[in-house]
Amino acid sequence: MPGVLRLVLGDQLSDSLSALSDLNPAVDVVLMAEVLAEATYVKHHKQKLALIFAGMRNFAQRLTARGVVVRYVPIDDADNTHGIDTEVLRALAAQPFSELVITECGEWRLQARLESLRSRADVRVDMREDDRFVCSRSEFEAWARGRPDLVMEFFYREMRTRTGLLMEGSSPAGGRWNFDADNRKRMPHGLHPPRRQRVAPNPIARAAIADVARLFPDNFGELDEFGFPTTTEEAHAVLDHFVSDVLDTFGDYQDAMGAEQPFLWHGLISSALNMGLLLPLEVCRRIAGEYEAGRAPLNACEGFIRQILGWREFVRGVYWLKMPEYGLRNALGADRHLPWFYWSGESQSACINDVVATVRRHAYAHHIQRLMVTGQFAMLLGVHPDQVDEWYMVVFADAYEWVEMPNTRGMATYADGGIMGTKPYAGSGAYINKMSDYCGRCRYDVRQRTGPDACPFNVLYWDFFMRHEARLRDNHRVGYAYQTLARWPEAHRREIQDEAERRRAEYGATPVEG
Ligand code: FAD
Ligand code: DLZ
Ligand code: SF4
Repeated sequence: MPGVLRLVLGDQLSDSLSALSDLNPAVDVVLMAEVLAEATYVKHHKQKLALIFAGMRNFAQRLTARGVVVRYVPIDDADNTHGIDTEVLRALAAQPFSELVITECGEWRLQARLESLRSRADVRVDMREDDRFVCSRSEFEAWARGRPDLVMEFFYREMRTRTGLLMEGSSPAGGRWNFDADNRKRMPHGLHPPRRQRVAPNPIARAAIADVARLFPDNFGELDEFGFPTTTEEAHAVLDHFVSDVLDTFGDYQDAMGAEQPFLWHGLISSALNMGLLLPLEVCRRIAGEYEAGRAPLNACEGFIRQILGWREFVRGVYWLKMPEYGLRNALGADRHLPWFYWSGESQSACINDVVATVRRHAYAHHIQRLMVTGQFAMLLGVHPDQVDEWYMVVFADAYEWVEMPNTRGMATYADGGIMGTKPYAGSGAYINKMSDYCGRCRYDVRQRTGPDACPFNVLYWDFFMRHEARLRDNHRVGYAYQTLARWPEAHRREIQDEAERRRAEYGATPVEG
């Protein structure tokens, strides 16, 4: 009696994966393949490649230790066909199987290829739901149906009610759904973030790092400070450290930024969650338990749970609801090249250089750096969304299109025209100055609006609102910008526009066409 072939992808490293739920170790085979199609569809950061290969190899070893037969195809295997679909077909040709079992994958691109196996493979294909998310794709579709606007806050409340997380009966703990008002503090002078424990690479991770250094020498990023968990035990240790040393202050300084302070009070768990080493519901239950035991304040626990149960589930729902059309959206007609300094970190802006240096060293930046520094700047310049997407997909170890794209095309650049947010996240240099210590170290002057020393975020901010006046003028959430612009003489408006165009040319943000 032939067994079942079960595919496990590089971001499906969970014991509870639906493709493994009824595994029979006596006859079934698990297929895992390191392939160039996945390793090169964007030119991933070296740490991302090392992370995926290390995670996959550790997971294969974990399965083998349980007595499971794993057909593991390493990246440098001479017979590797370097496609997930072609490796499935090769495995099916190597021995008879009764069925192919797959858990639906995270990206539309690869899911389309996996769907094609239904006609290309000569066995039945059982495509299973990815039930590691709290809200399934069909539940999200049902929630979204008939709603004119998809508002994260309402979705989040439903998730809280459904899961019972931080609930007292049918009411939110503490009488409020949202403690954001308590959570937007600038980091006070003299307050030092906790010392963060990174994970020392285990032997399998060290070998993966060496392979990536050898095989992908030209990819972006450094490998020296690799500190990501690559097993579920390591991921739980990262969560333990966060809960015991960091969580109680997470809420207060969630939006703060500090020069050469990459991690602050953040969880550092996105890569582990996205690969399946941690599960969102188990993380949220753990955090809620800390509040219930009186060990962590509600504003911190609610703020953290909101990110996972709210935002993470919401972006995944939006992605699958709107793809593939979502990936073509460019509501503001952005048409410029990404400036070269997103790669080199050699601009004259202290904030941008700090974020680029951080991503090069750590394949990580925290949310406000992604949103209000690199994201805001790309939006204000008018960088084409494809180039914005590419940069985010390359530089972050936690990047998968399902989570990256709604954040870039939606939240950060408004290219989706308002699905993810009701207004563009534009805050000029003033916001960065309020939330960080960058501006004091910068060659530009954050108080100036025009002239050679003016902060580029300022001049580009006002130019942005002028360029998009027809579209944004009636959006009451940005009405303040148009009230201000209306008070300025035409000559000043023209001066801003000329200065903005000069800056675009200086930064290499030239038109994509021509
Ligand atoms: P914490 O700040 O500690 O938050 C805890 C967890 O909440 C995160 O691990 C993450 O799983 C979840 N979370 C928080 N915000 C979001 C969000 N907006 N969307 C989805 N999940 C969220 N996150 C990714 O995982 N992959 C990406 O490719 C990615 N690209 C982004 C691009 C832009 C432009 C922006 C603005 C945000 C992006 N994010 C992405 C969301 C967020 O910035 C990261 O999840 C977070 O910085 C990861 O670090 P952390 O684990 O320390 O997070
Ligand atoms: C990201 C990634 C990389 C770099 N390499 C592999 C790989 O060699 N084999 C594999 O199975 N998965 C890899 N992945 C993860 C996939 O890209 C991911 O499963 C899809 O993008 C769907 O989310
Ligand atoms: Fe960034 Fe402007 Fe501040 Fe310089 S002055 S750090 S460019 S916000």
